[in-house]
Amino acid sequence: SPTAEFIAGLPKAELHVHLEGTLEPEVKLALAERNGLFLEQDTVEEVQATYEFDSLASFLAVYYPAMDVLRTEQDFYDLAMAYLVRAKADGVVHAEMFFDPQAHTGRGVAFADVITGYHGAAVDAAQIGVDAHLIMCFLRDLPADGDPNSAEATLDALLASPEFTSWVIGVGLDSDERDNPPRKFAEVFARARQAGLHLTMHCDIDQPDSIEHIRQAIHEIGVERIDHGTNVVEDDSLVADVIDRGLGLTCCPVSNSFVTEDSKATEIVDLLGRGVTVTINSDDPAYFAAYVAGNYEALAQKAQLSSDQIIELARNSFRASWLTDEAREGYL
Ligand code: ES4
Ligand code: ZN
Repeated sequence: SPTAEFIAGLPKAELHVHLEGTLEPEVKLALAERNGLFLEQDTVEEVQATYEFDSLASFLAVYYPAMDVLRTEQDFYDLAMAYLVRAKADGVVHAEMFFDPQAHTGRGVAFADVITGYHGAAVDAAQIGVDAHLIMCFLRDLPADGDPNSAEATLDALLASPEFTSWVIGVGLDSDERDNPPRKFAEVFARARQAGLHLTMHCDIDQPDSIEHIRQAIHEIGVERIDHGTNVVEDDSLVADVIDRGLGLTCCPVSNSFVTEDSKATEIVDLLGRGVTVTINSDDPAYFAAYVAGNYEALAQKAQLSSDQIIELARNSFRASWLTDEAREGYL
């Protein structure tokens, strides 16, 4: 359609994509084969049939077991490069990609293999015209400290190597939000900030204590972005804080429609109209069947966006990015 071509043709940044969420069924099967692993599923259709969920918790219950096929540095490289090639086709010229080291170190994969594989793909993405960066996420349902696979131990693994540290632009917080507030990670995020890293956190759609979690992320942690964060629309004083601080919201309409049965299109467009730096992203595109352009298309259709609104969303993706101000100007 003309809209699809228009959207794919707009240069854009993707700021909210989990590399582990780009594991397409074909890739899962190929990696199982390559690593000599037994899988319950033999065909793409059978893998797709397991990609079935209707809430954040039921999604995560599918998501973590599926990534067991990722074992070697080459696996992480291949996963990220396949995403970057696909994103490029959607008009992505700049990507800030989440990864979850604890989902791998917790099952015996070396931290160095995860980060080295992903970093290699980020470097090689320059050859296809994508400026790619990594954001290391902590799993909020694991301990903040006092455990070999805690957030603190994971930050230690990063900061122990100046080289690894230079490969990451920021840290994030994801996984199961219930009873895992931002405050739980205050010390870890303070250390990451000290190390010069950018800060973001998920405040997922319609979670228990969503508004309180957004408040903590802004006022206790000092995040620069909120991933999802759409529930902020329920609290005018927090919307004002988001605007005053110039915080970006990385919204994911198709993901929302899987985990909440509502894309939150109305809320996203409301926030855009109020001057919030709202951005559109894919979250876990292999699971939610839409890469970034598909997310713009779904929102454009649902909310009857004008081409000016679509352009504004694409410009916001650079405004909310962690590009240097000089590089940002080149895109705006
Ligand atoms: C996620 Cl939708 C969502 N929420 C929290 N953590 C995640 N990790 C991957 N997708
Ligand atoms: Zn996410």
